[in-house]
Amino acid sequence: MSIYGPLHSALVRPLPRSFLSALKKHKPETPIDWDLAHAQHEAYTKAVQAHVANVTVVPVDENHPDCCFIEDTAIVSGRDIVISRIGAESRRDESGAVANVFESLRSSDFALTIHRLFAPATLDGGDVLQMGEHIFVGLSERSNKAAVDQLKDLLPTRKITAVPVADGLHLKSVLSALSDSVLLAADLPPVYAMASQILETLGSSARCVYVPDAIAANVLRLDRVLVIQAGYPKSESILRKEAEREGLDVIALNMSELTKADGALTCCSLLVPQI
Ligand code: CIR
Repeated sequence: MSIYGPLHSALVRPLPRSFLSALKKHKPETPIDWDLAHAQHEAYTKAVQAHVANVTVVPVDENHPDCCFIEDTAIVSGRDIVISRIGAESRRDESGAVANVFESLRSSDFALTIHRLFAPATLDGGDVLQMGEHIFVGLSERSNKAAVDQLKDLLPTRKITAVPVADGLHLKSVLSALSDSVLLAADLPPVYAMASQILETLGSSARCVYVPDAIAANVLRLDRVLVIQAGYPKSESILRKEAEREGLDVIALNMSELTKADGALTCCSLLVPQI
């Protein structure tokens, strides 16, 4: 039931007209170009639709400029869905529509167990890295220890580890995974302690690939395809070699406008593995 293997389904959510008001950690050097952001998000959605059999498009929500960053609303672990309590108060109600969609998708062939985090827990899916039976949860400005404790109760068969986030908005702003045993991390000093903690927890069969660009350290695996950020040639060449080694095809997407609102590749979808 790895999310780096065959996928059962996926959820995406369109870019709202209000996206220009999305939360931003820093003011971007140039303003977001909405048309370009929309085209980039459409290209992303098409890539997901091309490689995942069942893709549900959750209705857009103009009252939530960040709603396209659907990853933050839930954690999908096998057939357990944990509906999150998003760290930024202005985004908190994004989870409701996603919970409704999971409830409507639930059937005898697709037996989902839907859980919910409750206050004082806060958690963004961008802080959740799954590798095999391990779930690493970033302790960041958005996600807290109460969420880690609740996740341990809700998912007792998973090995859950809290990782202090030393840089970036979320844990996965600076790292992600190529597979259950290959971590991908930005080659930057604040990231080393985070990567070492994850590697030590995974054990000796795991390894880490470093790329020079933080943005390029977040990749999306769609079964046999690796989606990477276009525009970071040094990182791209490392990622292409790794993909070749694993027999994966590569799709490079330019997500420059979503990046201006701190969006990464994983943040625009929720992936449900085949089991
Ligand atoms: C936020 O600040 O919440 C959004 N502008 C960006 C969220 C990105 N989410 C993610 O990478 N999982």
